Amino acid sequence: MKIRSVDAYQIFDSRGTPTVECVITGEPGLTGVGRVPSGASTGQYEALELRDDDPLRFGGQSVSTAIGHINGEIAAAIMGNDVRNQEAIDLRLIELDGSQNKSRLGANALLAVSLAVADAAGKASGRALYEHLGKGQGSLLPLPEIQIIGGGAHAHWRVDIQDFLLVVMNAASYEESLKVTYDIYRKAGDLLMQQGRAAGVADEGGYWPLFETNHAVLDFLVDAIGAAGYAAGRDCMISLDFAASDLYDGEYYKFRSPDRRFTRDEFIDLVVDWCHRYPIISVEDPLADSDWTGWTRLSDRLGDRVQIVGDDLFTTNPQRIRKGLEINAANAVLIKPNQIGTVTETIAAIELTKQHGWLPIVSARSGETEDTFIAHLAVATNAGQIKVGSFARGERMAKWNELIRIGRALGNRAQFEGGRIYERILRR
Ligand code: 2PG
Ligand code: MG
Repeated sequence: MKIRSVDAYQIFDSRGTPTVECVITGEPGLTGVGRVPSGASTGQYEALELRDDDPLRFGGQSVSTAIGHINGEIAAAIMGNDVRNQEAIDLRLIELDGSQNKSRLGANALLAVSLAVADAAGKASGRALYEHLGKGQGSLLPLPEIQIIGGGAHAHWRVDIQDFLLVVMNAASYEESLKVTYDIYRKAGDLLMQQGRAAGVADEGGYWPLFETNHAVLDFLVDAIGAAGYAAGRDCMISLDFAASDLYDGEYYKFRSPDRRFTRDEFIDLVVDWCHRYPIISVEDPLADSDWTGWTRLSDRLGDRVQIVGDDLFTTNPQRIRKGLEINAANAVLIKPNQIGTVTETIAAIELTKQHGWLPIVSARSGETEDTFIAHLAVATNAGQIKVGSFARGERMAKWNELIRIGRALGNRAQFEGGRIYERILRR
């Protein structure tokens, strides 16, 4: 299917912030759509999200420059190309941009087009997107990491840790893991109401409660799991995203709740201590994206017991993942298409991660749209895990629901490993 027209325009993400949508139309009237998410705790090594910076329009957040690049330069470069040549088109986009970090045309411009090409190619092939992307090899439904409580940059620093997430370890199916999540998310909400701590929901749908310390949230989560009728440490585990680049000032790691600062080694001690005292299976960005030494030290101490996930550290960038592999900085990689800017590079990052025995986790951003691409990507690549924020809000549920549909379409080809996925990296 040859590209006949490219149409990009501004839509809004789940925070009501402008973002890019692109529609590609091909010969037989087929279309493909791409919509770009956006982070709040963005890593300094991410591909650049181009914003207009005009204070008089959407507080500087409008994206008309990126849209202009798509409708002009990019459209001219890819017109007439066959959408089934994803790699060639993505390479063309990268060359056209010509910068190190996609800052000339904007990673949001490139990704909108790349996603639309993938969607159109799926339709042109007559297959579901996950079948097209995975060349028919994808069948593993991912283990969800689901945010119960939000903090950090997503909840005005009510507590320091950004994501307190639930991992359902021994569900027999993807659907059953959602049932357990439902029970615990609801129970946590009821308890917060009873305790007078409920203060709404954070950016990704997790509760935004009134707690004075990070510890108190961990204790609460263990209680909520128990109150919902599950055993913390057996049925369910906790996963944390420290988003520690936001806590680091170049010398010290700083907590606000309570006010305390830590050297690198003190902070590593704290992470190790929490992992011993609480049923924690995974820690994401426990150290800053510039602190490679700290990552290796933590991995030496915890890497066979706990999943250690690089998000801001790797920014879905194969070059940075390679460095991490060399120095044993982690054992898992968060995968976000807009951190790198094209579908091809995203898939390459997943493959690289898997080849070396680490675990990829496909992830949404805190600013999301109704787009469900990442659900298809997770299954297509047999990534094994997915993180989409909480169990509320349409932009989150769109992904959880799409995975139910994909599971049904796979029928008895569908696989689900649940918490057994960790046996690939951990000896617990
Ligand atoms: C993260 C994501 C999702 P953001 O840090 O993993 O929780 O947040 O999109 O704001 O970077
Ligand atoms: Mg993160």
